[in-house]
Amino acid sequence: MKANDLPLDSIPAAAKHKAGGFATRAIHWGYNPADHQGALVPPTYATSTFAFPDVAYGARCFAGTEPGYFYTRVANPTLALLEARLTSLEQGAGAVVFGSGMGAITATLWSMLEQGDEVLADMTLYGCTYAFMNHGLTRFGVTVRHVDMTDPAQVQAAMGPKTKVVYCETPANPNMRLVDIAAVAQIAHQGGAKLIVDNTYCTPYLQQPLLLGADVSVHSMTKYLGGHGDLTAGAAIFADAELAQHVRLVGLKDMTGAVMSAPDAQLVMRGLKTLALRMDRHCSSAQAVAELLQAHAATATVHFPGLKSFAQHDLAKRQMRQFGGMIAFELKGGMEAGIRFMDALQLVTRAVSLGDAESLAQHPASMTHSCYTPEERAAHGISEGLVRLSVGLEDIEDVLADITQALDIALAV
Ligand code: 3LM
Repeated sequence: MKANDLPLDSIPAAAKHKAGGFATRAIHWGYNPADHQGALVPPTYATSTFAFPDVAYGARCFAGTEPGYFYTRVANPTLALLEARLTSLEQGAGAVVFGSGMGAITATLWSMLEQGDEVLADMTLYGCTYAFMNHGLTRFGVTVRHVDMTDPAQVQAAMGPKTKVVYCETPANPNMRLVDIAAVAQIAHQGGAKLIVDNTYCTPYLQQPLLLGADVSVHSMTKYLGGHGDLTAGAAIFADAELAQHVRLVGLKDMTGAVMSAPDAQLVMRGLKTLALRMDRHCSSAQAVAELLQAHAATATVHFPGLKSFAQHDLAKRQMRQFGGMIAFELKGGMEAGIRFMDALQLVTRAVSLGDAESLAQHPASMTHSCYTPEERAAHGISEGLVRLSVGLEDIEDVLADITQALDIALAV
């Protein structure tokens, strides 16, 4: 077996950050064509199982004393290369990839929690994450409490002896609120808990939670990392290699089986090659769209970290490289106007998900965050009239023209 084929744990720590800048590592990290007949693109190991040269070798694989591959639900060379690249991009110590973002989130939480433990979660979370915590974990004796993590003092006040995990998204889906990762990491650690940050909105190109003190960075790779809307995938990247291995063996192998396919991993690696380029474009286009929205008479509020009027603009400048491609806004005419706006769009596509080349618009209250009750949405800061935009990669003039005509229609009625 070639060194390139080994799981990340076996790559010497000293070699970890030697391969250049972000885009260079996103393209090259962990792969040497010379080890694969000169193939420029890594081979895709589309196989469920691996042949053993003899019984003793197979037994050693299962006992963990042999680093060989034996079954793709546990590890696979294509997945291992993607895991090594993600580990390098987030500057962690290990990563595990999954068949979806929810696979990553559920497997990570299942493996880190026990009956009687408590999760302290931010007020605003992606709908299915919220549902998993409040309708899933709670059925198995885990307590979930929500606090407003835009204010680290509230996290400090809420920490208790049973708090094992502190969990947030920043920016939060869908209302764009930010959490100060460094401050909350410190509070979590003082209380003996680990901090998990969902970094889906930013990707490691814009924000590196582990460098700010978080213990785990989770992603829906369905979004920017895959980048082309043609797969579902997830990842968890860890500051501690032992925790990564625990989540692989307990959360992935035994509890969820939420394994990613090797062909999908190959597509995510293709996406990673253009991640920096795409994010630069998403960010500059989203800035232009946010400014247009803010200047338009139909708009009541625009939530975008790159606007000077954004309440946490300074924090955004501190912990994000740029301000991302996601925007949330409300129209003066509330939900009805928001729906008129969305139905008038001609280029921007009405669809959930985000981070694709196509600009997408969706209505959180009736779509991505419909698992919250209306009362819960009100309590958790998700207003009924909020419209969410994922600004894509089309010509910015075309995107601005479509949004302008739809705003004019929303205003006219
Ligand atoms: C969405 N979000 O449109 P998957 N974490 C975050 C996410 O936004 C998501 C996940 C995890 C959306 C999906 S809604 C039916 C469509 C911040 C997904 C979960 O399991 O790969 O979908 O990731 O906001």
